[in-house]
Amino acid sequence: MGLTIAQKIIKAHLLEGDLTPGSEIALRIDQTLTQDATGTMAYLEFESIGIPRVRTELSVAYIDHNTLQSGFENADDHRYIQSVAKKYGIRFSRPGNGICHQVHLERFGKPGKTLIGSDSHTPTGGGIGMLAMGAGGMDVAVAMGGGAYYITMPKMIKVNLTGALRPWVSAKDVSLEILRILSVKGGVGYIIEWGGEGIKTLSVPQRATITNMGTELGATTSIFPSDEVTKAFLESQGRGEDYTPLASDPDAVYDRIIDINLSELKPLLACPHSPDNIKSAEELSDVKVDQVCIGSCTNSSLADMLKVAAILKGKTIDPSVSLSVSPGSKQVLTMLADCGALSDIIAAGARVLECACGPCIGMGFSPNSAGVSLRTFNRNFEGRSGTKDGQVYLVSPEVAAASALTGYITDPRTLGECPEIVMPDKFKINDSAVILPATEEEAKDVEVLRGPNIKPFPEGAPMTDVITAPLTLKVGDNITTDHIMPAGAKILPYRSNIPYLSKFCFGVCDETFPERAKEAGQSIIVGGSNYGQGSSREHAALVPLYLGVKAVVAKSFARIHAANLINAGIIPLTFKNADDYDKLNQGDELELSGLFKGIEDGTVTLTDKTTGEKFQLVCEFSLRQRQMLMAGGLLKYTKG
Ligand code: MIC
Ligand code: SF4
Repeated sequence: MGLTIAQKIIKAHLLEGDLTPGSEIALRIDQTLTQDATGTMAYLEFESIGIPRVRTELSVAYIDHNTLQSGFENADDHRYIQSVAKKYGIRFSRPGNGICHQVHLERFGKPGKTLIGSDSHTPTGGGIGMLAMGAGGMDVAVAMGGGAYYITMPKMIKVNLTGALRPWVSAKDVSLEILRILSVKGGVGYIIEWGGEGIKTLSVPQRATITNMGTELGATTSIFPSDEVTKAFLESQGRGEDYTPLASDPDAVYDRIIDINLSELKPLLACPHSPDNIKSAEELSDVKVDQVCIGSCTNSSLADMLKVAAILKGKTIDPSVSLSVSPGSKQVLTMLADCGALSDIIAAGARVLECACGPCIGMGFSPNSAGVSLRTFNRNFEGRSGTKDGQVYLVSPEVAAASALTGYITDPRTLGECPEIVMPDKFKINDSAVILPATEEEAKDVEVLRGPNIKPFPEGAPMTDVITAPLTLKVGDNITTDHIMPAGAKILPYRSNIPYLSKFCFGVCDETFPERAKEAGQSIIVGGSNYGQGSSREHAALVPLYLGVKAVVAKSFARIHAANLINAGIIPLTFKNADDYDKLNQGDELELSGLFKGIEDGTVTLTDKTTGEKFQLVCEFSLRQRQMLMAGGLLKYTKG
C-alpha cells in the first residue's frame, strides 16, 4: 500500500510503534524551536534534565512574543534564554528578527525533516514539506536532549485543490473555508495533506498560511508536498541545497478526502469569537470597523505585506480606523523598506509595529471598548485581544486593507482591479540577528544568567489510587488555553513565575477560581468537548497543577493540551457517556477510585458524593503515559 507524505516522514523517523492510526508512536526529532513565552519554562526543564548539549540537528530559540519589556521581567528572561542557548548549542534569534514561524520558514526549515516547537503554530513548516508539530515545553526539552517525541498516530485527510484563486481571494480564505467545513475540532486526530492540481498555483508563503491555520482545526499538523514551488522558494532564500522532493504515493490511502475548487472561493471572515464562525465579506458589509491589524505568523510574509502596500498606495485610511502593520521578519521589513512599499504603508496612515507577535497575543494594540477589530491573525478567542468585549474578526490581508480604507467590512472585490505585485527572485539574506552558540569547549565557561522573575516550576506528585476532591470549576465546550491561562501584556511577562500567573487562571470564565482552588487544596475540573484547544502553552497545565488540580474530566480534549496535562501529572479523563456531563454540578464532592487498576483497564469510576451518582470515565493511556502519571509527570518519569 502506498504512503502519504506524512506517513513517509513518520516512517523515516519512527523509533517505536507502527503506522496504525490511534496507536502511540515515538519519533526522532531533527529540529526544535522555542519562543520566549514558552521558552523560559522549556529551558528550565531542559536544564533540569542535566544534558550538556542539545542533540538535535538544529535548535533555535526565538524571541518574538514578550517584546514589550515594560519592566525588567522580559528583558531578564531574554538574557536567560540567550545565555542558555549559548551554553547548550542552540541558535538565538534576537528580538526584532521576527516571528518564529516566519523566520524558521525563511531560514531553517527543510522538507522531509521533523520539527517540534513550543508553539502551536509550528505546523507553518508544513508549507515546505516538513512534519512540523506544536508541543508542550517539556516535550521540546526532552527532544532537545535527544529523546523521542510521542504522539498518537494520526489518521489522514487529503484536501484536493483544483482551479486557482481569483483576484482579491487569498490563501487565508482557503484556511477559513476549511474551518467552515471541518470546524475547530474537525482536525483532531488527523494530519491534513494538501494536494491536487491547485497547489501548483500556491506559493510557499500561501501554503504556509494554510498549514499555519491547520492548528485552528485541531489537526496534529498539515503538510504540502515539496515540489518545484518549494525548490524555487528555497533557492530564492539562498538554500537550494536544502531542497528534496517529496510527494505521496499515487495509491496512498486517506481516511477522508475533501475537494475545494479555489476558483469558487470568495473573501471570508471568521466572526467573534471562534475561528470557525465563518461568513463572507459581502454578508457583513454594514459592520463598522474600529481597528485593523495586519501581521502575525499567519499573514506577515513579504508577499502579504507587498499586497497590503499596493492596496494602500496613494490612499489614506478612514479617520475612524486605527491600523497596525507588523511585518513578520527582519527580512520582510528590510525588503519592504528597500523597495519603497513601507513608505506607502506609512503614508496611508498605518502604525508600523516591530517584527513580533504583538497584538496577536494581546501585547499592545487592544481594541476600544466593544471595538470591532479585523485581524489577519489566526485566533479570535474571547478576551485574547486584551479587550474583554472586543469583537475580533479574522481576515485576509486583502480584506484588512480594503476595510481600513473604507471603515466598514469590505469585500475587496468592490474596490475594482486587484493590484499586481512582483516578488523578487532573491530574498535579502542577513542572518546577523541569529547568534550562534558557543563551541562545546567554550560552553563550559558560559554562565547562565537568571533574573528574579524566574521562579521554580511546580512538580507533579505520583498518582494516588483514590482522589477525593471538589469539582471547583465546570466549563463548556471549546475551552481554549487562553481561557485557562490568559496571555496579554499584563500577564505574559510572568511566564516564568507560576505562582504569580496562578492569580489569573481561568480569569476569562471565573475570576474566583484561583482562590477557590487554593482553598480546596486539591480539585477536579469538568469541561465539555475539545477542552484545551488553541495554544501549546504548558502553563495551562502547570498553573492548574500549582493550584492543586488533580484531574480534568471532559467530553474530549485537544491534542497538545491533553499531552501537557499528562506531562504535568494531571489525569485527563473523558466521559464514557457524554450526557453525564450535565449531571455534574460545580461544588459537588467527587471521588475517583481504583485509579491504579482503572488506568490499566481503560475505565475509571467517578462517584459524585453529593448526589450519590456514579459515572464511567474513559482513560485509554499508553504504557508510557500510565508510567508518567504514576511518576508524577514527564520530568519525574524521564529522570527516573
Ligand atoms: C498563541 O498564539 O496562543 C501563542 C501565544 O503563540 C501560543 C504559545 C504561548 O502561549 O506562548 C501557542 O500558540 O502555542
Ligand atoms: Fe505569535 Fe500569534 Fe503566531 Fe502565536 S499565533 S506565534 S502569538 S503571531
